[in-house]
Amino acid sequence: MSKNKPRTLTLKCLLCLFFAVLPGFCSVTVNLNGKWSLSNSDGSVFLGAEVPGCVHSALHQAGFIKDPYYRFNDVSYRWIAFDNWTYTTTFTASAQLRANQRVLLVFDGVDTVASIWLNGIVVGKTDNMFRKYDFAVRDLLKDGDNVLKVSLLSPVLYASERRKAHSAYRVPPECPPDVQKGECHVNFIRKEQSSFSWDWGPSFPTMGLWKGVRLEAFDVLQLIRVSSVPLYNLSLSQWRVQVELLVDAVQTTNGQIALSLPELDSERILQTQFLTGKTRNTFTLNINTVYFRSVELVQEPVVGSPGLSFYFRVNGKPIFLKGSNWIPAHSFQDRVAPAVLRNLLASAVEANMNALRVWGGGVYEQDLFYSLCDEMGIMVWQDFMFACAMYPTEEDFMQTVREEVAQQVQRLKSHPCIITWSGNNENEAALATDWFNIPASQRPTYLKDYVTLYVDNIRAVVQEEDRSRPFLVSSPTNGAGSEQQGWVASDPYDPHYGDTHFYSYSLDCWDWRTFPRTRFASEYGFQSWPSFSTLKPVSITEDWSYGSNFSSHRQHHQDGNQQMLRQAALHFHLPNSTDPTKTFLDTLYITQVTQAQCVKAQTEFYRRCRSEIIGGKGRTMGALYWQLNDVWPAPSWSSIEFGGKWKMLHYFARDFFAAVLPVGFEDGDALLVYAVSDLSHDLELWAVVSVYSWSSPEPVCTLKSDPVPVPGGSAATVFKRPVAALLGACGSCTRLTCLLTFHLEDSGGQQGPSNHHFLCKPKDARGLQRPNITATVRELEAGYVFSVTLRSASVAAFVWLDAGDVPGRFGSNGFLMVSRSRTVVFIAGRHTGAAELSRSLVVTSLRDVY
Ligand code: BMA
Repeated sequence: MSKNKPRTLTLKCLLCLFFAVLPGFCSVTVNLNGKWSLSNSDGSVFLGAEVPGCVHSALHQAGFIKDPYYRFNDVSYRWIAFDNWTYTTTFTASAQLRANQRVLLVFDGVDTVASIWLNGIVVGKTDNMFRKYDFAVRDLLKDGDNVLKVSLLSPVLYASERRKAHSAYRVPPECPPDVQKGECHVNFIRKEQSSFSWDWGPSFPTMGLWKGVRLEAFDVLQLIRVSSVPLYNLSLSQWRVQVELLVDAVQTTNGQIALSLPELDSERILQTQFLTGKTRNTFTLNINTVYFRSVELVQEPVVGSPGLSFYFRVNGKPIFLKGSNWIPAHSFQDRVAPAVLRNLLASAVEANMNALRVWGGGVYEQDLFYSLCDEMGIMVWQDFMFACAMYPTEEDFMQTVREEVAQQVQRLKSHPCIITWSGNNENEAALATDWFNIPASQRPTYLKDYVTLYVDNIRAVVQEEDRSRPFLVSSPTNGAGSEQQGWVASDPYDPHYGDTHFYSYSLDCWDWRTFPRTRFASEYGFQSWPSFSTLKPVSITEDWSYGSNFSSHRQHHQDGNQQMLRQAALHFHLPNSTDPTKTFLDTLYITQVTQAQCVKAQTEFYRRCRSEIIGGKGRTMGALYWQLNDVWPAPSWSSIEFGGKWKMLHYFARDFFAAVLPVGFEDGDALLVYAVSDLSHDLELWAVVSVYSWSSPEPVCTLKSDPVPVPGGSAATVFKRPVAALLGACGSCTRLTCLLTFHLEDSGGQQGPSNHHFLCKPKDARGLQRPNITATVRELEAGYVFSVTLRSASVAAFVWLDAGDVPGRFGSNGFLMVSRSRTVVFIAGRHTGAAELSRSLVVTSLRDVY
């Protein structure tokens, strides 16, 4: 066959499997992962290194350094990221492989700035950890040993050089705040932005081959990627599936494509021509009878409220997004094993979350993350990786960003879990509210750069690649409102538009009046400390006090440790044991109680705002608290500790995100109970409100409301009574001596979890005794399932069961105990026994810490 004549082949695309077959046109892959060697710039360090992996992990595994997370090691090992490192491997390439028309050296992920050498010749360079790179190497391969070297530049020095080269104006922030103990100018390098430190994470500017390396050889063409998105044609009322084949053809080739969805009996066979080189080939399959996941972001006028709505309509139905924000699960991505992702995502589902935002300062997650979200029904708000900074817009930077965005969208768009793309984290807000003190005269330059990067480039690339989902330019943003103001709104936090981020550490977090009545709360939260079992492996005895160097070192948020105590002290007595270690442990506990209660109050407020407009504001349709997980063992906003243990907040989330939820609050002189329902069918519910005295686990009295219709997807008032009347009708109760519990019922019994409302701050409660709780552990199922029966002498608040080093989850935790006995289940994460669990189990309640 002559070189210029198109060749013909058949390509079958079975959509259900995303699988392509090229009969007679096989490509050959040679895996180059495994043990490489690694050395630093002067050759003083030389060791074996696993690929995929990173320099820090390799040094740790080879015993050159200790656990990077131990005590102050993040600072001790700062030198690593100031050195240059070279990965080397030797491989053979068979004559058969070399006989192929094209042989590519493929890197799925290089972190970050590298020159790639094959047999002494530079074959290419990389500058972006979020891109896949391939280099044509056929003519460089030889018989016998081939030597492949990847020389990585210090990311810290590279970023600083790029900053120096950008002399016309500043691209802030220059450096992170001192409290973060981080490196500068991370915005000049396309790498995980939080790897130079964050307010919840250490500075470990990684270097390495963080994804796979291989050779791919083929003769005619290679299918690089198959992706598909469903699109709905409103006027024809018809779905079509747009299938895209990214193909690399050695020469123009005629092909026959069979697109089939066997489950739907849909098949289409078409002739096509693949042009020489890398091309995108789009085909459409019309479908008649079936529905795919559709998603719209609805921004339209709201009756009685200025501004625009902001909610996701999935499959034609408005959905309240409940969930949290996802950050990298480890500083070293090679340590994020499938089990880590599974545990975190299963924890999100167990806490009744339906959505996660993959935050823009981390990484585009691995494929498994999105497959699990597809499978588990977690909707993903996917940021692009730009956060809390201005960014340069030089042509080489823009070019690498465009390629990054195109590749990531191509990789991820087949996942139905992704419901929106979003350009960056907080950069609109940073510009609008002038975080970086930009002189007014220079503002137009920064506005122009902002629009160039996120609108003219990132948005343009996304729209080219995927029109099946909405695109937001930033978070928080006014959405369509921001667009009208040239993409940077004067107040991106405006509750009448878009989404908001809201943090206040000094105001009383139990007071719902302090929360913005927003359309969509995409970030809000409070810090807490992780439990002792999580801190113990990275600390020593002298670290175990709140005022220790270690406790300050781990806190990366300015004044964070004091903020937690001040918020706690608004409601609780602070721990005051004479035993310093007990005080430390009790302080960990009280920070978790405080965080759990604060996020509960705020989330319940957002959920009850879904149907109302008050003072022109409301119709909240999303509550994603900051943050789900942790990158290392340290205080942070997370609800799950590094290692996977649930904080009290995560147990609370399971209740406050329940599909049917009673929310109690005071407004003026009245106590109200709202019924919130995310169900698709209507209910008729009444509230049962019980009054207890702090001094006795028997109810003083119980009231029942009339039944109230609660339509599916709404929040409705089911109970309203002046507090004074409520207490007056109930023995000798006062705000200080009594508290309320409540739940919802219909004719089928209780609907949703029980909830409670305190009428005073617990530190002012009269009659709260030390409950002297005892626990009896029984094994229910061989080594994994246990019952824990608690017996309490009196009412106990925030009863917390901690199984120490035994991993696992309790059926409920952090609860209010208004009975003398309560049994909860414990599911162990590894095999254990009743004796070990009993020994490890510590039960703490509010009255035990002072
Ligand atoms: C938001 C996030 C993160 C940060 C968090 C807590 O601004 O986007 O940048 O970690 O608040 O401060």
